[in-house]
Amino acid sequence: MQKPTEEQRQAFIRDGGFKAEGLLTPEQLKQAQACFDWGIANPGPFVITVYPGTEQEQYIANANPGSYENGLEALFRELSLAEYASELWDSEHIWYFGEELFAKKRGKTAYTPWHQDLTALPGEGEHWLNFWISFEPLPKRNCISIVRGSHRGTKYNAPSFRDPDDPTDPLYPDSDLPRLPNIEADLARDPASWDLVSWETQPGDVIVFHPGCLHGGAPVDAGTPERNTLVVRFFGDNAVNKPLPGPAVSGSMEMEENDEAWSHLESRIDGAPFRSPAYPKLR
Ligand SMILES: O=C(O)CCC(=O)C(=O)O
Repeated sequence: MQKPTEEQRQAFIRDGGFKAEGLLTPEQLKQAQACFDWGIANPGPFVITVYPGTEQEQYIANANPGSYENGLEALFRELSLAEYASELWDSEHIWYFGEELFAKKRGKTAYTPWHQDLTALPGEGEHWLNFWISFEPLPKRNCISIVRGSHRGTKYNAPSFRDPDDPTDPLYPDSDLPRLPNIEADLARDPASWDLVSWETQPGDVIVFHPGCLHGGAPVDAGTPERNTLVVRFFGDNAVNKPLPGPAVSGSMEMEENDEAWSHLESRIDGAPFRSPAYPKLR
């Protein structure tokens, strides 16, 4: 198993993410694909088609309660992902937070609305990451992009995922958090308007990024008509609570934005360690 290099550790701190080239062998990639396929064949309670019937339609499945025992636990062991995260952060302990599947088909636009995961879940701190594992070769334009350094910058309101014509429609209407800028529209006008980091990837490469980064983009198109991605999120010692910024409008991701959904946390105090028996401790 590879270890993160010093350059990658620095890129994570500075930019918010990096490409771990060839992190998975072909055999391991097959194992990851089996986890993805299991999730598609056995949809859990938090499945959503975003912007149905539009060019922006995309399928997202979040936090399937059966996915850990049905493949992910074995995958993490095989890949030594907890050791990888521990090395990346110098974190003694590592917990598994949850998985998310993204499936985009039919070569339509379907860019991912720009967002920060850490406004849809009540956590913050340095020790959070997404392992972003795609099964198709992706040119840069079809790969996830992050806004460089944005995990250390402004925290924006989350998008509601309700209005395909307004990817900034706020999830938390009563919150003081600033509304998201329309990054996709800015980029269409001027590709240099945001300092993005993105990568060309081959199957087996993994994008490792901090979920506090503004991230999105990654459309499909004629050259890459389909893209299937397994995302697994981990956190470490210095992940802390950050209460959600207010009541959410209904109908977005249908799980995380509802404050009652977090009653399992050991503490709800702002800044207290983010801990819950709901998250498997991997080391
Ligand atoms: O793959 C995508 O399109 C979105 C990924 C994402 O939002 C995430 O990893 O949190």
